[in-house]
Amino acid sequence: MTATDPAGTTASAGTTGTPGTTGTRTAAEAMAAARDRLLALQAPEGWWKGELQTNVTMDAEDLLLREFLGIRTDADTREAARWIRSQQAPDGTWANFHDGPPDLSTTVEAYVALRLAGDEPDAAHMRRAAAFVRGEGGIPATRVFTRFWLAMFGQWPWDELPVVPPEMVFLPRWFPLNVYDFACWARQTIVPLTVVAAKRPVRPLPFELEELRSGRPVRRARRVLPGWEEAFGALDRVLHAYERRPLRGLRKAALRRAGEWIIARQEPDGSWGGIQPPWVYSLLALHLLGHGLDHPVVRRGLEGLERFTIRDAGGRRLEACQSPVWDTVLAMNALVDAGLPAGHQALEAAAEWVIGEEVQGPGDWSVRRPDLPPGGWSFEFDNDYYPDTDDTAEAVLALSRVDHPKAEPAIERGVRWMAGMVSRDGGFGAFDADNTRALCRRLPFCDFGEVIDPPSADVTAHVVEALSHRGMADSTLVKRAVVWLLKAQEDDGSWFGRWGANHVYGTGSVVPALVAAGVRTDRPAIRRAVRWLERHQREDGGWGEDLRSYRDPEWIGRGVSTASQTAWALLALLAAGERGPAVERGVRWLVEHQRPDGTWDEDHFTGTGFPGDFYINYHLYRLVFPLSALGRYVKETGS
Ligand code: R01
Repeated sequence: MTATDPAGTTASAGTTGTPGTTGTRTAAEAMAAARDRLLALQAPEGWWKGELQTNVTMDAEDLLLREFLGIRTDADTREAARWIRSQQAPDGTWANFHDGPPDLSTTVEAYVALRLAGDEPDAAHMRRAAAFVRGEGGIPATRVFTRFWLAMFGQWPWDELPVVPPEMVFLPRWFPLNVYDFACWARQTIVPLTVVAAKRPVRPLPFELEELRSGRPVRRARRVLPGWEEAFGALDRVLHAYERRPLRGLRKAALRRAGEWIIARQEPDGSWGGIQPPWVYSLLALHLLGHGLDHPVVRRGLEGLERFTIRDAGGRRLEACQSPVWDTVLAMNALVDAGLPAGHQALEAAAEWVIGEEVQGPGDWSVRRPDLPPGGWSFEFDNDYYPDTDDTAEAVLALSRVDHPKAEPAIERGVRWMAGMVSRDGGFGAFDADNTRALCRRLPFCDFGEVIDPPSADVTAHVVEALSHRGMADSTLVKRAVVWLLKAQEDDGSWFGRWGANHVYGTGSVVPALVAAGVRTDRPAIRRAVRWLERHQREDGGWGEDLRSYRDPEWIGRGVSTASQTAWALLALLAAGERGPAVERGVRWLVEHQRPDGTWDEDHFTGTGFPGDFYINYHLYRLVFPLSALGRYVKETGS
């Protein structure tokens, strides 16, 4: 657990089981041990928060940011380098997730950070990394973000990056590719990047990167349709011409507008959207617009980064974002599943904290829903401008299941906000309604991650489950969402997992939601999902689905069993009324793999940031989802 995890060191002893042995517990005993462990991890303020682990680009970019701003310290560099080295695979590369394949862009960024820390290019670990980079085509084959960072230090020509002009902030909201066509996380990243790209800064580095240059000219394979490639290629050439001679007045006005746009969106905790990329690019942009380190916005931004920094025996590392609201509402739901009374003091304290986190004002979502009154919850401690429907759904569910005298009005505002965020097709995206302009993905600039926020099955399912719990199963809204979900079912019977890995998450989210909405468990959709889960149960009785499944269908439903994925499958099977051997074997997997202290080990990442590109290990998933699954199993079987 993390330095910021409350009570991370005060492991409760669990109820049974000799330390070092497992498999001696019954399901009820395993549930009790998990429940006690989770209760011990609650912060005095009422919340839970597990580490949010991603990849070393966070740490590498943090060092580059500090180098750029002239505030990099030896101590931070040493500790960050120690962490980055500890994450290097024996072949010299870095991956984006545990046990994942080497990633070129991540390896280049990590390599540059280690050079900054003084690691010599002829050291064995550096030579292995450089050889891999050269073999993959070198810097030209890295993602646009990586080359932006290198351009800022004179290691890549600005002229050879796609143009993102700051003038795009003037595009009206109806015009294709205006900033509100992009998902909030991409929008908040792109606006500051337009400033950096317009300023084209070049800072010195104390070294060159000759050893990464490859003789082989390699163009990055892009996921683009031929027609669009040409159209956007032409647009990019026009923009490059403009970039050499921008209209002075227009450029000046655009930079001013971009600066104001950025400053208006800084959150109370100093972040932008509570996530790393918009945060660091906004700091760079403001710096380049002339705001010094003593400017209050910049100062708050840098101070805020400290709260996202973990320092422990492993070294210094950054969280890409933090998940206290999400972790807390999932923990509340799990504890209720485990039979904790609705009036239990831990639940009351949690509810009190969650109610205080309610979003009370408008945000970027208001652009598409100007008449919708505010409400709902976001993911983070202080993330007021970007509530999301996923957190709101789980918060509505959690608050509805516990006793708190002040919960009801907040729940009602959350329900109203969530209902108002329905997209045209009846499904739900995470942060915006109707954020579906697929054209955004075709820009030469967008070669990493997801840049739009269309409705997804997992989010829609969570909304359906929450609203059904509120007695709205027969509303038109829920009925349409159920139809959306039924249409989204894959031919094989599963559902795609947008924000969790992968079809096991999608199916584990949708089946309980459909049943909550009144879909009978003997309906074909449910039966097909059950059969898919049964077919993909692993030999050992658990479920596991590798993140490679996002790029390679061969991996769909296949991988090393994990606690959270086993729990997701069990939640679906239990909701579908299954009580047979698949459930028994799944429960046995959880019981036998539980640690003596009540939690589970889970090195594999089971959270998804962007399918194919960015993944998350939510450190509390390994505990809250098994607790829910065991709780529901025990409730239904009494054992
Ligand atoms: C990122 C990036 O670091 C990042 C970090 C977090 C998220 C978004 C939404 C939610 C909430 C959780 C995490 N729920 C909808 C999901 C619940 C499970 C996304 C991205 C990296 C690169 C770029 C995130 Br560009 C931008 C952001």
